[in-house]
Formats: sequence, C-alpha cells, structure tokens
Amino acid sequence: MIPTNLKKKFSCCVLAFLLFAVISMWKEKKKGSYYDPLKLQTEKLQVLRGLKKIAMGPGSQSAPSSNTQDTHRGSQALHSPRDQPKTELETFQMWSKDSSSKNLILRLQKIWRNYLSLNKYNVSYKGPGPGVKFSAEALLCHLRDQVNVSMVEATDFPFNTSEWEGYLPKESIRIKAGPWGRCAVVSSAGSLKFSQLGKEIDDHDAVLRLNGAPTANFQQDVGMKTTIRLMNSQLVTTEKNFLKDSLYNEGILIVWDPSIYHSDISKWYQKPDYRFFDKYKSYRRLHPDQPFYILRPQMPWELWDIIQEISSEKIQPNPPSSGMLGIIIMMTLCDQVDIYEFLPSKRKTDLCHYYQKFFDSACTMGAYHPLLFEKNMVKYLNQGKDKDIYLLGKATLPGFRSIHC
Ligand code: NCC
Repeated sequence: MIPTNLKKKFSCCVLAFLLFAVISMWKEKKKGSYYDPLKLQTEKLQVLRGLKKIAMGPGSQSAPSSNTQDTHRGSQALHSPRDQPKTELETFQMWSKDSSSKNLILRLQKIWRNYLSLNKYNVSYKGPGPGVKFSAEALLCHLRDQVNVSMVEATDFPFNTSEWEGYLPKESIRIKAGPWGRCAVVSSAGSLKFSQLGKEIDDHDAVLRLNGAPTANFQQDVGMKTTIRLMNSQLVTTEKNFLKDSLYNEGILIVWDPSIYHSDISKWYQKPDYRFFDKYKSYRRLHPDQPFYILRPQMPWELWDIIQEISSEKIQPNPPSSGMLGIIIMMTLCDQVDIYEFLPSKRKTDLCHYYQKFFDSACTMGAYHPLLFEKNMVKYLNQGKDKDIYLLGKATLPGFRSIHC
C-alpha cells in the first residue's frame, strides 16, 4: 500500500515533467525547427492523455467523457487512415511500372503477338534479360552510357557525297540546343485536352513536341513554345502540307526513321522505312536557316535493347515511339525533364490526340510501338509525385548531366 502523500508527490512530479515537455516542444516549434505536423499532433495527444491519466490517479480508467471521445477519435484518424473514406487519388488506377501484355485488351494483345511473329526489322536481341532488375540510378546510368543520342553528320557516308553537299546543318545539335535547366516533353495524348497545362508547359526552358502536334488553338492546354519538334519519317514523307504548314517553321527539327535492327547508316540509307530524303532536301532549300537534323538510325535500337532487357516479356520488335525517343533526347540536353500525359492522368481517355477526333486505346497502350513497356520504364524512373501524374499527367526524369554514375 503506497501512502497517499507519496502518491500525490509522485503525481505532481510527473505532471511538472510533462508540462515541461509540452513547453519545450512548443518552443522548438516556434524556433522554426521542422516538425511533421501529424507527428506533433500525435505527440501532443499522447502527452494530454498521459496528463489526464495521472490527474485521475494510478490504475484509473478514462471515463467516456465527450472530451476523451474527441481525443480518441482524433488519434484514431491519425493512426488508422485506412478507416477514412478513400481519396480520389487512392482509388485512381495509376500506371503500374509492372504493366504487362495481359493488361491489354484482347485486340491489342493480338496485335502485339502478330508483331512478334512478323519481326519486320529482323530483330535478333542477344543481350541480357528479359526482366533484368536495375536500381533506378543504375538504369539511368545504363541509358546514358548505352544510348548514343547523336545526329547523322556530313562526314557519314553517303551524306558526304556531292548529292548531299550543303544539306545537313553545319553545326552540331549540341551547339544549337541546350544545355537547358528544366525541359518539357509534350506527348500528343487526347488527355491533354481541357488540361489547362499551357502556362505550366511554357514555363520550361525548352519544350519538345512531336510530329504534327499543333499549338495554335490549343495554347491553354499545351502552351505555345516549341523548341524542338521530333518527327517520324512517315509524317515527313506522306504529310501533304509538310512543306507548306507554318507549324513546322518554329524551333529545331529532328526526323527519325526506323532502320533494320542495328544496321549502320549506309545500309539504312539503302533501305529506309520511308524514303524521306527528297522531302528533307526540299524543306532545307525552303528553310536553309532552320536547324533540321536526322537522328542517327542506331539510336532507337540502342534504346529498344534496354527496354527489352528490363521488361519481363518480349516487347514488340519495332522501334520505340517518337515520344520515348524525345524523352531520351531531352535527357541529354536538360537537367530535368517533365513529361506530360505520357503516363495518363485522371483525364485518361481513348481520344488518340488532343487535336483530332479519333478514338483508339492503342494510341495510349501501344500497338506497333512497345509503348506499354516504355511507360513502365518511365514510371519506374519517375522522380515526381504520384499526385502530379494524377492531376497533371506529369512524370519527372533527371537529365543525364544531373546523375552520378
Ligand atoms: O501519335 P503520335 O505518335 O504522333 O504521338 C506522339 C507521341 O505521343 C505519345 N502518345 C500519343 C498519344 C497517346 N494517346 N498517348 C501517348 O503517349 C507517344 O509517345 C507518341 O509517340 C509516333 O510515335 O511517331 C506516332 O506517330 C503517329 C503518326 O505517324 C504521326 O502522328 C504522324 O501522323 C503514329 N500513328 C499512325 O501511324 C496512325 C503512331 O502510331 C505513333
């Protein structure tokens, strides 16, 4: 049996100690030291509960007063967020870095299988994998070291012959482009429609757009700035207005064309996917001062090899999409690359492009291009928040100059 006097003295001491603790915590907060607000609140609640218990004497049980109930409810909310109704972000189907062909609708699964058996570009992948696991840091280094982002040069055969004299830009792209700080890559996805992302996109130091994606009449959603436009050879060869449309007259142009798997420049020149060369020359004659580069045909396959290496199943044996190529190009020129609506936001839609009324989920999930696997890689490397994907469709990747290998 403890004497009542001693009991009182003990309670007073504990009370004084707890009061001292609360005051110290309050002072710390005032000093501006970092306190997780949630943690601070939890600690305060624990102290208050302790004070109450002591005031009521040892071994006592807290009575169900309204105050206790509030405190209890508060602590429950803090400790068990599972009991709260789920937020929109929690219920949103975020792109998973492990998406597989099984996530595709049957029609797209069939197309994926058909491309595997067609093997149009004679792909004979002999590298490691599939399904090699890299840390995000190691994968970034692997991309930086294995994918050589460079353009066809006037010294490369047959571009060094008289037929080509004066056509390729004299200055290397590294002189004309970058280095930049924050860059944006704007996918052409339909989910950019009504996004109001125009200002956010234009606030970047440089913006890369793809193929015939316009800005006029869509400024509110996609912005106006075009620093680089990456186009596939199909567009340059077949688009009737390519030589006339002022859309193409802004910024630096880059065209790319799929070669047979890992063929060199001279072999590719004999057998390009689209013979875009005459159109290229015509454009250069009309706009000699606008930088217009031809991407080295090996680059898409160097990138493809890595996507295959890390994917847990066979990917379409076709080159990566223009969007994915554009992301890697910007990673060589910028410190940070924000990618818009490549990983779909809450606005996800089957509308293929923000500028056309054409619906097909293949545009987002991939048919010819191994888009699904490209998106897995971008999700894996994303350094931004899931909330930014959900609200803005924004993923953020570091530039190669900002990584330490
Ligand atoms: O559609 P496209 O691509 O021009 O889109 C550019 C890039 O944006 C990303 N994207 C697009 C739509 C969408 N719903 N989700 C997305 O993530 C992709 O990264 C895509 O690369 C291409 O990659 O070059 C492609 O080009 C078109 C077409 O050739 C051009 O638009 C020119 O007309 C291809 N469409 C067809 O051939 C019918 C498309 O398959 C790939």
